[in-house]
Amino acid sequence: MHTNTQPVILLIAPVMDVLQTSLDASYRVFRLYEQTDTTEFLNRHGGEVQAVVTRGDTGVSRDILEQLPQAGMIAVFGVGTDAIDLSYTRERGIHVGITAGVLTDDVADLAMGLLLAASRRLCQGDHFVRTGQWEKTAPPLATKVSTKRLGILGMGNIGQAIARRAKGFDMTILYHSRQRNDALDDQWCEDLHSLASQSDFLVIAASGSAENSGIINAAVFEAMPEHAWLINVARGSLIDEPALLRALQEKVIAGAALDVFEHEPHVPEAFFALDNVLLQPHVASATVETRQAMSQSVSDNLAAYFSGRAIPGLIQ
Ligand code: 8YV
Repeated sequence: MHTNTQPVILLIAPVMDVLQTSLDASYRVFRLYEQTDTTEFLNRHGGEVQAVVTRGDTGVSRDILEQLPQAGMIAVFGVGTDAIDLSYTRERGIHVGITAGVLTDDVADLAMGLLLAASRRLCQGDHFVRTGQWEKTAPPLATKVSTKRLGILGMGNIGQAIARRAKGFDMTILYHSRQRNDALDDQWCEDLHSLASQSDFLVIAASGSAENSGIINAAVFEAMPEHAWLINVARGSLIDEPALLRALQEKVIAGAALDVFEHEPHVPEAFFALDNVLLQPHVASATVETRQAMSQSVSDNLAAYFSGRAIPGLIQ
C-alpha cells in the first residue's frame, strides 16, 4: 500500500519482476514507459520525483531530468552510464549509482562464449546436425582458439575478467586502455591500431562514452589480420556498423560475434545473410543469478540514498 510518506521514484523502462515488486513495496513508483503522453505526465508529476531508476542501455535523457527538479539520484540497473549526461548530473549534484561488480563475471563468461561459439562455428554445427546434413557430408573446419593472441580494448574489471578466463585457454593477452595498468603483466599497446594488428581475437570491453563512439572503424578492420575475429560485449556505439558489415561481407576479417548494436533492438538485416557473424540480443548480464543480484544492488543503492548512507555503487 502506498502512503504519502513513501519516496517517489520514476521508472524509465521496465525492469524484472522481482525489482518491480521490491520497488513497489518501498516507494511510490511512477512508470514513465506506461504513459501515453509522457510530456503531460512529467508536467503534472515531474516535480514530485525524488529518484530515477533506469537500465544501463536506456539511461535517462537530459530533457527528462530537466523536468525533475527534486531528483537527487539515478539508480542504474547495469554498469553502463553512456546513456546519461554525466556532466549535467554532476552540475545538478544528482548522484548516479550502478550495479557495480555483480555482472563482471557474466559479461566475461559471455565474451569467451561468443569467442568460442563464433570461431568454432557452434551455431552452424547445431544447425548442421538438426537438419540432417551430417548424414550426408562433413562440416567445414573452424578456427583454433587455444594459444592464440587475444586483444582486449578496455582493461577495466570486465576486461581483466576476460583476460583471466582466456589465460585458461593458454592465450597471450594484449590490451589497449587509456593508461597502462602496471599491476598487470599483459602487453599494453599504446594505440588501438597496434592492438588490432597483433590480435587473433579482438574483444571490446570499453565503455560506450562519446569519445569511444565509432572507434572500431574501417581502418581498424584493415589493421586486423584477415584471420581475426571481433567480439563486442560493450556497446554498439563503439563500432562503425556499416564499416563492419562491409568488412564481414568482403572478408577483410574472419568474422564477428556481437551482443550489442548501435540501434538495438534493431539489427541491420544485412547481418542476417552472413555466415561469419554470430548475433545475440544484448544478454551478457542476462542470467537468473546476476539479474537478481543486479536487482538487489539497485534496491541497496536506493535505500542507502534515501536513508542518507553511502551509496555502495556510487560513481558520482
Ligand atoms: C544490462 C548493460 O543488461 O550493464 C549495462 O550497462 O547494458 C546491461 O548489463 C542492461 O542495462 C539491462 O537492460
